[in-house]
Amino acid sequence: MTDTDSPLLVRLEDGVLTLTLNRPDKLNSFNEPMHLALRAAMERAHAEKEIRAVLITGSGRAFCAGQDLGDRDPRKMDGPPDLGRTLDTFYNPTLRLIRSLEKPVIAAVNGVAAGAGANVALACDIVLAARSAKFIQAFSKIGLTPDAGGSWSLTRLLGEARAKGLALTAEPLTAERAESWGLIWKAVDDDALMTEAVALAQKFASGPTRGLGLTKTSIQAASENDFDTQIDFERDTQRTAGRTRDYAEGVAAFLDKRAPEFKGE
Ligand code: T3D
Repeated sequence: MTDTDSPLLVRLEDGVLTLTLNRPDKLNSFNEPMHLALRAAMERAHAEKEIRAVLITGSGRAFCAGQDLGDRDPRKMDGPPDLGRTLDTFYNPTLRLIRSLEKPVIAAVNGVAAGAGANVALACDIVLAARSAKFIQAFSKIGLTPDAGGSWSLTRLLGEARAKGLALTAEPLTAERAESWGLIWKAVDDDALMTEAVALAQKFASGPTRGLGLTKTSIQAASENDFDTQIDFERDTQRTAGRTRDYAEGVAAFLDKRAPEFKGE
């Protein structure tokens, strides 16, 4: 197998770890090797200081069509599969790694994102989508229920009415409507998607990484905390941010009227 045949293409450049889901003839649906490769890449993003932003996208015309249903053919199985186990083993650890990474994770949704594929994108911090892309909660079509964090993301971002509408009907949601509903950050012209996504990832990777990571953590905590708890949380994160070298550099650069040189420290 050459590198270009592997189910996940991994490239580290200028502090940006770009992960390309790479099973285009199966619309980048998840099989076991792809699950394991994505998890390993996210573990690497946690471990390596040089990595200051992550960008996830797909090869070919799709972002990701969720689980590879070829691996779930009931006619080739002894009995029903334990899908709870596959979530525990594959999706959930990776989702936790995405959410807990104290660095920005961008999804560049280059085409259809269905089932768990849609919800892995929604677990990322910034979702940019090509105008032609669609988000499909495909689960109800095959008798399943939203997973990969979808029931959580949809309900929090859209409210119950739209979350239930999308999950129960499996109607495709266009990128533009996803943006206008506040489900994603931005829909962009197809041919501008990767340029815009890479530029944003590079901006993050040359930014104050600790401050950006703490910002992510703080926004995530806000959806669980009441106001009092959250302003205490802000006090603690600001205390940590105020001790970073990048904060000192940011203020010094402002006072010197020059561009800051953040080191991610
Ligand atoms: O199982 C567990 O571990 C639990 C976790 C479950 C998580 C899940 O994600 S469940 C939901 C699984 N995903 C789906 O149900 C989506 C299935 N795909 C589709 O509905 C459609 O393919 C799309 C709407 C995404 C795109 O439609 P379209 O018309 O643009 O493309 P297509 O012709 O349907 O697909 C193109 C090829 O990709 C085709 O193969 P072929 O005929 O050219 O050889 C199709 O079979 C293949 N493909 C698409 N999605 C999957 C897939 N192959 C395997 N698994 C897929 N999910």
